Amino acid sequence: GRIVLATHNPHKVVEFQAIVAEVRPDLEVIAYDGPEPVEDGVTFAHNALIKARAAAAHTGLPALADDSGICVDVLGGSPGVFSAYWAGHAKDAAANLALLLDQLSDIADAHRTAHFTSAIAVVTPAGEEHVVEGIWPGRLAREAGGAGGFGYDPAFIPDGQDPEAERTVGEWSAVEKNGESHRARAFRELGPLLAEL
Ligand code: ITT
Repeated sequence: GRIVLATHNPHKVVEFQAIVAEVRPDLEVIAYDGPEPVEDGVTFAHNALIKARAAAAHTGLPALADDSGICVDVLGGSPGVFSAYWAGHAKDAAANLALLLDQLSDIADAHRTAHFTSAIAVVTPAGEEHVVEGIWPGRLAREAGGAGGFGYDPAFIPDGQDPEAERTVGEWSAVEKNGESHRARAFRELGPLLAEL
C-alpha cells in the first residue's frame, strides 16, 4: 500500500520513512507536494488533522500528518504550536533556536525543562480520522551543540541519559533519535491502526 505524508518538511519525511519502515516495511511513504492548508489550529492535534485532511482530499490516498513543536515549562508551554515561526514569519530554524536560548539566558539548569510534542493525524479516503500524541521530555542546553537532526535538536537534552555523558539530540544519530523521539512515540500510539494503514 501507499500512504501520503502531509508535510513539506524534508526532515520529517526522512524520519517518518525510517519510523514506518520499522513496523510496515511494505508501506510506501510518499511526500505530499500539493497545496499547503492554513495551519490555524490552536493545538498540535488540530493542526495535524488540518494537514492530513488536505492531503487525503487532494490525493485520494490515506494521509498521515505530524504537527509538532517544543514546549518550554518556564515559558508556559511556548513556543508550542508556534515553534516553526518563533522568531518571525520565515521558517528560520537558526533564528528560532537563537531566540529561544536568548529568552532562557537567565534561567538555571533546573528550570530549563521542556518537552517535544508530536501529534500525528491519520485520515483515510473513507473519511475516518485518528489523532495520537507523543511527548519527549528533557531540557534546553545553554548552547547549541551538534549538527544532527533539525529545528531545536541541537539544544534539546532528552531525559534518561547518563548524567556524565549527556548529549543534545544534535549529537545523536538518526537511529537513536528515531528510537526515542516524540514522533516515534506518537507513531507507536497508533497501535492496531498501524496494521491497517
Ligand atoms: P509541516 O507543517 O510541513 O509538516 P513544519 O516544519 O512547518 O512542517 P510544524 O508546523 O509541525 O512543521 O512545526 C514544527 C516545528 O517544531 C519545526 O519546524 C521545528 O522548529 C520544531 N520541531 C518539531 N519536531 C522537531 C524535532 O524532531 N526536532 C527539532 N525540532 C522540532
